[in-house]
Amino acid sequence: PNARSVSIGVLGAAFDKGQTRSGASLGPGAVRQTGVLKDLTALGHTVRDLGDLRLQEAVPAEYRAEDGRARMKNATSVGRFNQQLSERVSSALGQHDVVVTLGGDHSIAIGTIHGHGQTVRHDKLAVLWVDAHADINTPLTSDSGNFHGKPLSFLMRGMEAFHLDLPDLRWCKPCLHPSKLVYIGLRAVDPLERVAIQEFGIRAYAMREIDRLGIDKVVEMALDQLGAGVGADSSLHVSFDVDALDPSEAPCTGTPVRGGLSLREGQTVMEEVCKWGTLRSMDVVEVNPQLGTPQQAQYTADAARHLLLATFGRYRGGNAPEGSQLPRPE
Ligand code: NNH
Ligand code: MN
Ligand code: MN
Ligand code: MN
Repeated sequence: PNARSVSIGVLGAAFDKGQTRSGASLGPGAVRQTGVLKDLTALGHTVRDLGDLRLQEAVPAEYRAEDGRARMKNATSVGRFNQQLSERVSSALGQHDVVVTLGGDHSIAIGTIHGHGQTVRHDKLAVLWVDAHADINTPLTSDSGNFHGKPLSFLMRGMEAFHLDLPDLRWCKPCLHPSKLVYIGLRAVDPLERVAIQEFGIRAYAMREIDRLGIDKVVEMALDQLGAGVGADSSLHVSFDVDALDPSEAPCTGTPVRGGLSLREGQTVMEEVCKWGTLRSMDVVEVNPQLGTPQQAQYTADAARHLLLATFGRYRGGNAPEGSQLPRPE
């Protein structure tokens, strides 16, 4: 079954200040080098490379320091980069059926989801978060101080009350309703993140649930709950952290956690997303080609390519070209 052909805008978010290991800003280049844009075109889609966004301006040193009450490394860089990214994603959504953002660390989801949120009624925005981690820390709960562990807390409606007023993130207005977020792949959740998940009633399919129910059932339930089914009018964003995959499949990422999704399970998730048909934007984040050997870096980027092809209609049983017939001898 071939997917309908769509126009896809591909944007690189070359940003790695949401955590402390450099190299995630090289993720977009590594994923492009796999040839994925050409492969998506071969599936019948119209693919436009929108280039890379990177932070140009120098950030004043005084804002780099941690606040006495909270941990928030590089808040100014994160705030400024994501403000620009949000605008780029909103405007790209006016031009394309689907906008794919290649990370970059996961703090870039502040910008991509906020940007998507600007283009739809807020109760329509639905997010599937595929990750080993819950990424819902606030500056008051974060042990690491890294923003890649916090993006959802800035997007979630109702979490304003738990935030400090951060000048660099004032532009970011929470646009995601807790009932419109579902997690898949969790296996490294901080204790206070678990409290947030429970208090806000967020649906979470950890690896445990995937083992019990199977990935097929889990993704069906997740999409049902997001109201993202065919005919429904949810506007779906998928944020795929490659560390959701087992490190054997995606070794080059900043915080690998063993016991993760097989590439096949990741492909199943994205094939189902493709079938449901309401995808408007997607991130693939935390590919860091500077970690591991060059072969491992390529292998990790290639896992991202496989996920994207599954998202856009590549069927593992093969895709027959439209209207094609077996050739006969003349
Ligand atoms: N929960 C930890 C933190 O907040 C780790 C987050 N790391 C991630 N998230 N890679 O996907 O720092
Ligand atoms: Mn993440
Ligand atoms: Mn993660
Ligand atoms: Mn808004």
